[in-house]
Amino acid sequence: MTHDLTLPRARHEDAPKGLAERAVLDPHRPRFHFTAPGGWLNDPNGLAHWDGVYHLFYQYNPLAAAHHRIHWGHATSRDLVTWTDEPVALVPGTEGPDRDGCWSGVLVDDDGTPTLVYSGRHGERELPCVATGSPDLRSWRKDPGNPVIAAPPEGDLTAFRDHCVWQENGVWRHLVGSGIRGTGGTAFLYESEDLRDWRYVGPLLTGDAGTGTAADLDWTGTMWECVDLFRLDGTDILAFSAWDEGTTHYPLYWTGTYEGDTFVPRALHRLDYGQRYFYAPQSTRDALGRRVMFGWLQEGRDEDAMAEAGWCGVMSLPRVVTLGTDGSLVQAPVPELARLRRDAVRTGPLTVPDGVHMRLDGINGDQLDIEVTLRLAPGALARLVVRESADGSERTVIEVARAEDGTGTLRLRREASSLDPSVDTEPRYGELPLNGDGAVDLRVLVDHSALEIFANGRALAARVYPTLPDALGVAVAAAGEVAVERIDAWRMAAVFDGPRPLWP
Ligand code: DQQ
Repeated sequence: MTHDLTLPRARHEDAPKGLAERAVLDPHRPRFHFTAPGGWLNDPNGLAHWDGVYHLFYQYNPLAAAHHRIHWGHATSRDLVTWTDEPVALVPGTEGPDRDGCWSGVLVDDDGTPTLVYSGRHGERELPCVATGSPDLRSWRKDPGNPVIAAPPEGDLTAFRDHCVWQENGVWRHLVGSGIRGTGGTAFLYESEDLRDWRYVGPLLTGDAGTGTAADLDWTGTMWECVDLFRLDGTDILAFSAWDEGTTHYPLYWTGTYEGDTFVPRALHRLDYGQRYFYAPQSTRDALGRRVMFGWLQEGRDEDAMAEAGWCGVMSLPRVVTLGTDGSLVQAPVPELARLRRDAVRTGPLTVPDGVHMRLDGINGDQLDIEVTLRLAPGALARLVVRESADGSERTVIEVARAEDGTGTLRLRREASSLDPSVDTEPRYGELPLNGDGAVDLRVLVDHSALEIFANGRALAARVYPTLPDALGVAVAAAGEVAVERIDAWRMAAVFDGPRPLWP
């Protein structure tokens, strides 16, 4: 089989000089999270562990730090820690259904042929397209029959995009995210023998848009972006990113039972309390049998700041997702990341007197991995402070609280995280299951502007933009009876250093 390189290589001439060079000078740019070489990055796409290599494709605009004419960037890794930039995989066509963008999708193994299923964008139209890859997954040929589904199902739909594709009993099954106006978000199910000729089966599950907001525990938005169906220990998980006319974004998942043509939901959960700061996640089962998930950590700064920085969008750290004993998902960074740990510092046990702000002098930096084991009495609250300036005028506060009734809350307070008034400082919070005796295992990864928090398996990702060069401090504080059993902290080595080519 020959593989035409559909990417017009000459196009790299168009890439603005200096985006990548500017990007590396930005103090807010993470150093151990994956970022694009420059320009714009959003959703993870085409995640796969193929012949021992992890493939991470992503929504990419190499021409500007703005969401426009989206390409598919591509990077590979053998260890989920270090990454190699690969040639841009998909470029919007000069004509055809993807001339305005190659939006999100997946990679499947079609009897040995790597095959991408993605959303072609032309004007407001979004239609499923297919591309096949060379054996090394470095060059891609778009199917001349694109789009492979000519139109969405009948109805007044909010959207028709993003794909989850799998093979079952020799038949390909395919979910396309959508929403039925006035009803709710949905995922339309299709079937095919060849990934080209699709029969519409029906909606797998439809939500209830209602009149609520993301604050309501049953809110699922008006459109489901990036649906992802997988099974863990006999429980089926339907993950999706709930979108509401562009105003609210929240990654959610149903647990339940996939019964072939329908999904019978059991419970609705929040996937990450950071809301849009961990958006459009996609997962894959790797050769070790793990469910590995990435999400997109959006920016909390405005378009001008992004344009000036020359880059935007961070990929989350890869997470292993498992099923907890309470039937909800437990998330943790992949253990491979421990390879980046340097200069271990262990503190504790500590008694933090009520109301005292205790600076941890041996621990500071903007690339950190911090593990804390806490025990909270009823009514107590513990704070871990990161990115704190010497004068205390900038600080980012992670709070864990145990109410008198025993319920727990994880909260991120960013109101003092930056002296820059233009960045987002809204708090984020969610329910925190407490272990016996009010125990909390907290892990916080700080990577310049990227922050990922894991507490008893619950996740909260966000972005912070401290302005002061000395906003590197770490502290603990408590209200009520809190035992800090241990703090283990490491400086994290950088994975990314100098400028990388925008068009590898
Ligand atoms: N981003 C993509 C869409 C998807 C959205 C476009 C989610 O395919 O629905 O870049 O962030």
